[in-house]
Amino acid sequence: MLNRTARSWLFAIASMLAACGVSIAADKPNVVILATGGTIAGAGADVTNSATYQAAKVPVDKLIAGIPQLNAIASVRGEQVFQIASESLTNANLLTLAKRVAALVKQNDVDGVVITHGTDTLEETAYFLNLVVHTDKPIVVVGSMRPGTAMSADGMLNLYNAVSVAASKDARGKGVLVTMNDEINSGRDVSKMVNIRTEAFKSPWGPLGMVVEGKNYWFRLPAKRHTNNSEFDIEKIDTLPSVEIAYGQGNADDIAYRAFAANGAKAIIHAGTGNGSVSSAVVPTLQELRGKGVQIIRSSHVNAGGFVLRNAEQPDDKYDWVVAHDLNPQKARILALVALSKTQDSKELQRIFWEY
Ligand code: DAS
Repeated sequence: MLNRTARSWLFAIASMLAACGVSIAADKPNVVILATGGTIAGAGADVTNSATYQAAKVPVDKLIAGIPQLNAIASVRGEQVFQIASESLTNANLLTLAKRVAALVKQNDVDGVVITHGTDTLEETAYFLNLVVHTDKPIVVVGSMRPGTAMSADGMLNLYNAVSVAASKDARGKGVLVTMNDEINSGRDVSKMVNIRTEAFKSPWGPLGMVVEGKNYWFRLPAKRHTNNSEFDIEKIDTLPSVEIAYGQGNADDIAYRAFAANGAKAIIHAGTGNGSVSSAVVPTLQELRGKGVQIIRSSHVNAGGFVLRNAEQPDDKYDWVVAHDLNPQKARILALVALSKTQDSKELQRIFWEY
């Protein structure tokens, strides 16, 4: 494998030869695919089974072999990090994966990394990597809504697009990206908004761009801190605290919050109604738990382009609560996991939720 210096010389020689009408192919970008399972590695019994199948069955080398066209855009190799359905992903899995990505992007012979992943928690992994991996190399997380055995399976083109974006110089410095359904979304913003259609992933603020036939078309850039501009570094994180999510709805009670706190939760994400509202039946318990050192973070289960406003319907300053800004509950949990590795101060936490 040529290192960066050798590749620069090769490119210089190729340019001089091209000037004389002689061309040699400069080295292709090197992309590593880290496979974790999910539907993109799923298999069904029949081509008509687009929704009935088993996730996490097909190994990474078979995924790569299934798309010979990848050879034209990058030198690709695969690693099977896990083989699981992503609803079963654990904090330990997140740490293992992020540490592997961080090690790979430090290598001169790696130009980009693709992670194939189940769609259920893809948005959580993408955000986690966005927060803790220091690089400007493209990191692209990709999944599929149909198994490769189904008619009109989406995984092949999603994976081809992911490798194409990961091999692209113009994808550098944009944070962790998610390529699904021809769109390039920010790993921070995107979430799974539909649970059974190929057009499943949406960002409340819109995609960053599109990838069509191997070419990227960019329309906006991330506004929040990420990757090289993050104060969090996976190389300094070896454990993650317990952070849980409690759902808000009519006739709410405080049982879940008390159980989470009794079980050692360092923070509880309130997946509130509307503007992250908290039932009057629950407020006293959250005040009590805050008094015992549990961080209370208000998010909302309404998540299509708004954000929780501090001190609007709840006196956050008075209660010393944090608001999750525009992050949905599952993303707020990811940021809390990372932030608590650095601070227990609620005002610092609130700064972090504004900035990331
Ligand atoms: N169970 C889903 C998962 O692994 C399958 C998928 O959609 O990828 O996230």
